[in-house]
Amino acid sequence: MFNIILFGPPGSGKGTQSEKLIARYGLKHLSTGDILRSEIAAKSPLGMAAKSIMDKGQLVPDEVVIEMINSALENNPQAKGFLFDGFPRTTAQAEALDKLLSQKETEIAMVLALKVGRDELVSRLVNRGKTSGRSDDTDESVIKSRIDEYERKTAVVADYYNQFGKVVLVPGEGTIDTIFDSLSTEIDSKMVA
Ligand code: B4P
Repeated sequence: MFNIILFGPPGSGKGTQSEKLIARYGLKHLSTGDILRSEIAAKSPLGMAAKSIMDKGQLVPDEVVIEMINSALENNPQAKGFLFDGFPRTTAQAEALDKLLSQKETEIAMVLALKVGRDELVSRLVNRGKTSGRSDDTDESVIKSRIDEYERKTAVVADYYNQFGKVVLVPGEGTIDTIFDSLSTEIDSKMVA
């Protein structure tokens, strides 16, 4: 199994690049944001509880998202590898993920960390908010709260994986295709290594 984390702040291009990466590498895409939004659309109790948290730009509790990922791993026994997008977002989530993967005798091969400046993040998300219908994209103060939440709780996840030498920084500004090429080059060099 070859497992990748696509890491970066809100609006850094994780969802955008994930679509292209899974098409090229045949990995199973696991986006906690997408799973939470489908729970909201289904009006499930989990979705209803998550919506009020997400609308404030805050993180959903660790135990909720860890359980979601646990089920997703269980439901995909044939996967040749996973692309984690938007997960883990806290050190507790990262530790839990390592444990779940080691139970399956696999691990994270690499963490691809997209670097994008704050002004560019805000402008991309404000822009997406005009068409996405996502309530967490329509209010600039919520967008800024999400970036603050990332800086407070999520940026340290890179430090966690850095101790194992797994983090690769990739510039996340430029065209979508250029960034995709940079990500693919990093993956290809690790896959053959
Ligand atoms: P996510 O769904 O993960 O959303 P995101 O980080 O805001 O967006 P993403 O990174 O996928 O978007 P992209 O850059 O691709 O999370 C939403 C919420 O769910 C969180 O705030 C949290 O409340 C909750 N949540 C999710 N996971 C959680 C977890 N593990 N723990 C706790 N809570 C969790 O795209 C952004 C825009 O930029 C798009 O419009 C795109 O077209 C554009 N774009 C992309 N690349 C570009 C480029 N190169 N140039 C110009 N524009 C570009």
